[in-house]
Amino acid sequence: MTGAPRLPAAARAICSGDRRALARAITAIENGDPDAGPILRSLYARTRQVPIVGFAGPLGVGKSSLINLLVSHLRSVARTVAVIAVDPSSPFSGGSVLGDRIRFEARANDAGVFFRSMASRGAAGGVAAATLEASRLLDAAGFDVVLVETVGSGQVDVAIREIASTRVVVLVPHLGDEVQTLKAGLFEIADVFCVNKIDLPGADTARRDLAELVGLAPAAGRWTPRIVGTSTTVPSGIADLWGAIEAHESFLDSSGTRRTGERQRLTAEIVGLVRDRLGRELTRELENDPDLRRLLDRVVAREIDPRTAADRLRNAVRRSR
Ligand SMILES: Nc1nc2c(ncn2[C@@H]2O[C@H](COP(=O)(O)OP(=O)(O)OP(=O)(O)O)[C@@H](O)[C@H]2O)c(=O)[nH]1
Ligand SMILES: [Mg+2]
Repeated sequence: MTGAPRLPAAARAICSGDRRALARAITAIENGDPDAGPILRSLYARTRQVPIVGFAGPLGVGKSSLINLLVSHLRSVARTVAVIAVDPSSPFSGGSVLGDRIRFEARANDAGVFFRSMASRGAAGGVAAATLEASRLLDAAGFDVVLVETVGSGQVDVAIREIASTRVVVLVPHLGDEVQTLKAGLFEIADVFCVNKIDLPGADTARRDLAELVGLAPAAGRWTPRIVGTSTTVPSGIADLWGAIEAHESFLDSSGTRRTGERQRLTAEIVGLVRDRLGRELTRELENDPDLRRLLDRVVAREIDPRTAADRLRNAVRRSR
């Protein structure tokens, strides 16, 4: 091995701040386009593990509004920031049903901010993989922080667990859904609870109830989720929200959990990549290899069962290596 590999032109462009190259590469990731491969491979060594902050929570609780204000806050302290909004492609699950959905503010003149939405296309696993790879590009491109908004569909929200270093669950006072949300598994993934819309009545009760829930599961040596109250209309609590996120990021470093978490995530990612690739290869072979087609014929004819066929297939693969 000799030094760092030469960067492909697109990767060089991304590192030098070319936004269009960055946007094109993210589109390639989204579409499963093979062009993304060389860019991702060559830029991995340049990633610095910047904070990836995920925002999950029910429809309309104010995730986008909060992210807009956090972006302003981060710019005011001279940090650059990229935002990815994971949008469901189905019109039925979109937040726009409420008709008052906040869009990210365009900041055409600020090179320190980058916004991008990605279609979720239903498959939670696929979203996680594409979002993770897009976040890596944003990291390599030099952004200090990546913020990811997921839309309130349980599956996609849980995918945030796999990619975010800090997970913010956004709730609002007096939302019947809250209990459902907590049951749906969001409670376990929260590093920070953000009770937004504290300008509305009931915020204190909501915070107290949450504090009680959090207090039910204290764990020595583990992170205790922080609870922050915010309002984007007043606005208030935005610096506190960022403070809670930073506190969690510091905890990840001081406790060593960033390192162990990263190992687990990378293990899952690599195994997933191998599984996908082997699966595609095997499917192709089952269709084309005469011996394997005969094996499949026998399963179809009920002469052997699928598990036995799988054992034989695995043995055949082992022998061939
Ligand atoms: N009263 C009040 N309204 C707010 C606050 N934050 C957001 N809203 C309103 O809530 C609505 C939804 O805000 P969004 O920021 O789009 O919420 P979201 O969680 O991103 O919504 P989806 O992406 O559709 O799930 C908008 O009408 C906002 O103006 C707040 O702090 N107080
Ligand atoms: Mg939104």
